[in-house]
Amino acid sequence: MNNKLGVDSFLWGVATSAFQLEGSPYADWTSWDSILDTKPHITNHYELYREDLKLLKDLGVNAYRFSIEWSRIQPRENIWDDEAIAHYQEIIDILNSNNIEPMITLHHFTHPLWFIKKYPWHEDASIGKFLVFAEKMASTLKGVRYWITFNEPYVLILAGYFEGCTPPGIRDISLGIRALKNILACHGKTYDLIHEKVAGSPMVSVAHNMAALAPWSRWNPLDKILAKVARHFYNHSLLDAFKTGILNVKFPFKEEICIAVPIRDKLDFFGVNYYTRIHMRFNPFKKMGIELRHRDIDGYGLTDMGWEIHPRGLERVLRHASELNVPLIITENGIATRDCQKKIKYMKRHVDVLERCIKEGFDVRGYFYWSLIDNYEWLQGLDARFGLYRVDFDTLERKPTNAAAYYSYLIKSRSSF
Ligand code: GCO
Repeated sequence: MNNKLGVDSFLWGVATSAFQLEGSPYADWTSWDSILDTKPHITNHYELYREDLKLLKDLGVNAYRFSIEWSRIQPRENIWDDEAIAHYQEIIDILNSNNIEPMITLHHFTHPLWFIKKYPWHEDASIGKFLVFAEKMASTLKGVRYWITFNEPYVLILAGYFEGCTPPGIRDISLGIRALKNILACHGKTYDLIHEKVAGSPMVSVAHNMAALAPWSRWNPLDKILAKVARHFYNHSLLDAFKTGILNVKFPFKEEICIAVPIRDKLDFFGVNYYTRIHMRFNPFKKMGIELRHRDIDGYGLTDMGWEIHPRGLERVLRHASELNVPLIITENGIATRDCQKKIKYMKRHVDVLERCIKEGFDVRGYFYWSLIDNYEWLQGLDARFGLYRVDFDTLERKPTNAAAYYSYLIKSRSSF
């Protein structure tokens, strides 16, 4: 395969995020969710990282996506924790010495508490504060080629600003749009500074959550309009902004929003997180007139979180993402279930779709299964079992599952990608 990324092989990886594995005493989420009072260290990966990194070798992956916990690096405003920086550098070094390509995420939902209190994203001062952190990381961390600036910026805005169920817990759409604008401005600037500071040819992207969005009833014109508007906002408006430098948002019964965002072509690849299909119906009694549900239409069942298993949706979102004309990487795909057979079938079915897409000519360069070990699934707590390795949250023991063995097999059997 003529690989423009400059690596000889397809990236087969697993993805994690720092807070979901290790918590942080300085993060906004720590005081947000009471489950973290009793399990502040979650899987205690911050201490057990060496053992966990060995699991990557056992799996046979050649790439690992993980995040840097900003609140550990800057526990207080203007204070750097050099030990925390050295900790993440050691992870990078271990990966490189095992020929595992590190892909790091600078922002994966959590913030230092001081930041979210004093400089929430809707304030323009947030931009400078994030950039100081991003610049420090780009100039200090060595041996990283793949950089994700923001994980799922739209999820952050929907949950943190529209719904208000996650930090900063604001319910205001216009503040949410302002926050999104500032986050995208940070992406654009971080893209430039990574290219300025990082030697070689760094590859920079965001990880965008894309879902298959469908009308609840195909015969109801209002449901159809809603699904179309949702697809435009949730899946496509970010792609358009990368192509044009304009963020265009149209909500029903609201004035159209057009904002310049400095991100045109600021992408070296595009990270797609894909999990499920969501059916939407217009319901005036629900917030923003939208009701969501998952239905087991394909007959593959629902996950433990009630999400529909819909592998064909992966093709749809990859088709749209291909319009960006940059290589694509599936930066997350996975299932919460305690049923190993279900997990295995989920992986196989999605990788089959991926294989078909690659044969059809889609330029996909990597697949990262979410996630390496069971972890903290935000508002769902510790019950959503995404891991290839099962974690006992009391003893912190990690145990391989058949799904781990299957993923290793899958990697070997599709190594020709
Ligand atoms: C997200 C994140 C992960 C989740 C995963 C499963 O999509 O919310 O990137 O943090 O844990 O997607 O829901």
